[in-house]
Amino acid sequence: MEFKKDFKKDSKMSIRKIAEHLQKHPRAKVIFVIGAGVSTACGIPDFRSPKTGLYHNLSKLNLPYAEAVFDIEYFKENPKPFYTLAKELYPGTFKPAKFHYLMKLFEDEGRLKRIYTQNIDTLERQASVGDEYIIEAHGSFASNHCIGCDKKFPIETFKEKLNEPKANLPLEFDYASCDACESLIKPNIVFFGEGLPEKFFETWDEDLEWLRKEVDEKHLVIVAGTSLTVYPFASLPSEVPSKTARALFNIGLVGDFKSDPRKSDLVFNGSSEDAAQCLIDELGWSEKFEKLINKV
Ligand code: CNA
Repeated sequence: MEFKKDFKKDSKMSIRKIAEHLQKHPRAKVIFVIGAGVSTACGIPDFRSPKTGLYHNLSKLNLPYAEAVFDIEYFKENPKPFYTLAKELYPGTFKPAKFHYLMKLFEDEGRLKRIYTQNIDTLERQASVGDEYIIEAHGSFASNHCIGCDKKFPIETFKEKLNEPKANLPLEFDYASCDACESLIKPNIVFFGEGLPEKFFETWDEDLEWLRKEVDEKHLVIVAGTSLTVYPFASLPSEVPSKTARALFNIGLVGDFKSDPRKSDLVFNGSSEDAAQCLIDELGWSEKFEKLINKV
């Protein structure tokens, strides 16, 4: 019990240190590295949280193993589980969380360098973060293609096809198919067995170079809401130059923060929403934050 209390105190202290750091170094910018945990507050389950995670709830889809829902070979054979999930996760259903708006506020304050997100929910875009700041490492619903002939469809068309009830077909054939060749239409979400977008690798290399070159500006990397288990994304924190401070806002210690912690790491062990609120308070950004929320 005592340990838990101290942990909470340490978490608050970490946020205070981040705020002090940003105030002391006004040219310092932040690179956010995020995952499904920042969107759980919006009602979107993550993958791996026990009891509430998607993998726990996939039994209704009759999958041979949970990850099959994002396996490209499995999708070709049985697209239904993915389409079922896609209907649930489709952009427009959920609203951004405090954490997403905080990242937008970092942009407005000129303190945002980049957001590397594993999320496919597009909530960074919905919080009005500029395109140039967002790297959707695992793709998103924003575009799609036919896996047979590569034809692209407007997102609205895909959405209609996804929701179109095919009354004359048995349920297992209720899938979004291409007008031209009748193959499956797949949003440009990176499945297991597919490569990540080139832009992800190129931008990360550029940003690493920028961190090394501008080491005196004391830029920061904040990792939030991810189990750091899906590679290559999971290796980003370990590649952060040793002279750049890293922070983790997560329920539980994960990845490199656990296996190879650095003395300078700042850890907030708790929800990213609490971390966001704490950081807003410590930075004295409450009023700006309220204004932003009322504007978007
Ligand atoms: P994950 O493996 O499910 O891990 C989530 C992590 O976040 C865990 O360590 C949790 O303890 C932690 N967590 C949960 N809730 C919170 C919270 N409120 N505050 C802080 N931490 C929290 O998810 P990852 O993102 O690491 O895994 C990568 C996969 C998940 C990517 O390929 C995504 O496409 C995929 N995914 C995305 C979404 C989405 O777009 N919102 C939802 C579910 C899965």
